[in-house]
Amino acid sequence: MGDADKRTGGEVLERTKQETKRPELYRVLLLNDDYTTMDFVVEVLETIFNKQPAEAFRIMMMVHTQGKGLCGVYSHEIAETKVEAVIVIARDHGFPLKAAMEPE
Ligand code: TYC
Repeated sequence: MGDADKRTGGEVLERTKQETKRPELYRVLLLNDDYTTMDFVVEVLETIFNKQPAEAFRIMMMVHTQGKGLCGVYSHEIAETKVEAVIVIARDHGFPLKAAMEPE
């Protein structure tokens, strides 16, 4: 039985909409590693996250120096697709680059 449910004898008496709805928006972050090249990360930011070159470079340096950096804020479905796209393109190029998503 979930904590959000207020039940008696298995019957759901009360459950507000807000308790059951997952967050609308998710931050997608790139994570630093020691092996992925800076050029490849900039390329990922330009192609998957539609960043202009200067912004892509800024975010890449943020990840490189701070460990992680914000690439964009998206719906759950789009955020999942972006994270998966990063993993696939990185794997195809032999890099361990990873992305993560977290609720806004
Ligand atoms: N740290 C990597 C290097 O020195 C560059 C890098 C930047 C890797 C950002 C991943 O998300 C990343 N080659």
